[in-house]
Amino acid sequence: MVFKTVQTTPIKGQKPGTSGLRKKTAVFREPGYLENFVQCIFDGTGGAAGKTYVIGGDGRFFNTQAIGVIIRMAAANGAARLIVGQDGILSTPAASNLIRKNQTDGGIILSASHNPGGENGDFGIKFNAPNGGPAPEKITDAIFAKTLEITEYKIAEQEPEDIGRAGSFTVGDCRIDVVDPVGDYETLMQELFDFDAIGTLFAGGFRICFDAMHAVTGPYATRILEGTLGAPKGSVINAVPSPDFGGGHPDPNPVWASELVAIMNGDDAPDFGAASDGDGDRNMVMGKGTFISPSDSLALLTAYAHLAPAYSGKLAGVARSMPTSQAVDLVAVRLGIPCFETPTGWKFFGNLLDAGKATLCGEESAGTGSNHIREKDGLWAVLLWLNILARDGRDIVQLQSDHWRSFGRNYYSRHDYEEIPTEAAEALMAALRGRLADLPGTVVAGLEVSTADDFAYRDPIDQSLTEAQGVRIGFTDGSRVVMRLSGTGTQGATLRVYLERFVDRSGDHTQDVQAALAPVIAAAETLADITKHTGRSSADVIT
Ligand code: VG1
Ligand code: CO
Repeated sequence: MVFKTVQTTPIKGQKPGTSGLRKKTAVFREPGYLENFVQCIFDGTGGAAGKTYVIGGDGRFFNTQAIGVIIRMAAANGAARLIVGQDGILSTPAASNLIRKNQTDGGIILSASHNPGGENGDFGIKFNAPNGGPAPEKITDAIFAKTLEITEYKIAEQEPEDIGRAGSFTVGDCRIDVVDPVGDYETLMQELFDFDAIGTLFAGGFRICFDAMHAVTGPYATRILEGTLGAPKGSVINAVPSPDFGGGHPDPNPVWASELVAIMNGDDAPDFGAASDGDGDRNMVMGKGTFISPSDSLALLTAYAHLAPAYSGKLAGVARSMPTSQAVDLVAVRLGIPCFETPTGWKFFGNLLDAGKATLCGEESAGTGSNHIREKDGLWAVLLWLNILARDGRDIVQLQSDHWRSFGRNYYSRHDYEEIPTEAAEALMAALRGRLADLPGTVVAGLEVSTADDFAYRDPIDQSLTEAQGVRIGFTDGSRVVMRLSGTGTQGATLRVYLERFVDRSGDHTQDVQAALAPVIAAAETLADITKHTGRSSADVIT
């Protein structure tokens, strides 16, 4: 095997965002772009010599080529062993599980998650640490620092063997094990949940529609739901991963998962609907005619997790990202467990999970997970829901309305303004930040401001400080507006406006969400002059 060292120079802009490095696919295909970053992953983490990594991706365009390059580079950098998903396929949660189960030195995941794929779409790469979780900021900072000073990368000259077959081969001294992407993941799910109860539920005629959105969860959901658990054939739709996700946008929200929404709103709606994203770490769940907001889903899962074997004891705690609604906080109070508030992005849950401080975690962006791995996990959330429904007996819509009757309802929505000029977005945030100190006590569009700050997070485990994570403005009636800029986009800037209004137990829980939030939406506009800064009179995507 011939290894070569290739001279290179730093490439600007290789700074990982909320979840790894994401760029247009065409950018990743530029000569040296992927190679530079992969070399910096190794260099920024003490080198690859003697190490073992898990490698896989969500199957999008350029996935297998990128994996070929990574195999050649890992071997040339002296890695001892690579565990690679067959055909290059590994959902993000399955990769996290393999890293943990095999106690590897980490993993490299190829995905731009919910971003569209294809030649003209997006591509992404991220490094996960030995705990199975997305690299924390001190590691991504070290990798980024290397991208600014890189002078060469190492690569094997020869293309590796086919990864379409399970089995092993070598590249130089590096052993490559090509594994079934689903097997170990399914075993883990069987350990966590009452598969007998879920199987009995399906045998009794309970119907599900799981929309894999032409993305990576297709093979997982088909094998587990239809195969092992006995859901009728056809319960999983759009089940074959395609390089451009069938031309769609694999983001499980009511806007992009419109096919599922139509089915769940139809006359013959199944009992339960769910969708997952490009890399399988997100979930959206629905009942007949009813969308369950991810924030409510987190609260409900926390309230009923004890019905699943793995969570039957007391939960250690819960954690949610700052913009996620405060519905779960109310459940935590009643359960007498701590509730942590972290910046956006799963990497911030890692320390809490490792330290045993949190059992369940969630984000408003359709991410839920637990201490079983160190990533959010779409199919896991669906299985936990099924386990709860199987054991509780009520349907999900009833369960939700009973929950609101018991805890009150946190009306919630996110308004996204996409692809706005970066300067305009930054000017908006700067102007808003400049006003924060003066806001408390003032009345904005009829609502009185009680608190206003720019969220900073001191990690309770390693004391690291992460600042400027989004502006949050609280009102005296308990409503809240949060604004921040996305860290996963590849073009311009995306402004996310998170809106929340609490209606107590005895209030009206049946209002239209946008109507219920109208006063808060008006306050957000007044506070940030969104129309003036962006030139837009309404959001592009409302979820
Ligand atoms: C978004 C979500 C965030 C999520 C991240 C990665 O980040 O808001 O909650 O953790 O995507 O999810 P941002 O910076 O664009 O708001 V995934 O499924 O892309 O790995
Ligand atoms: Co994802």
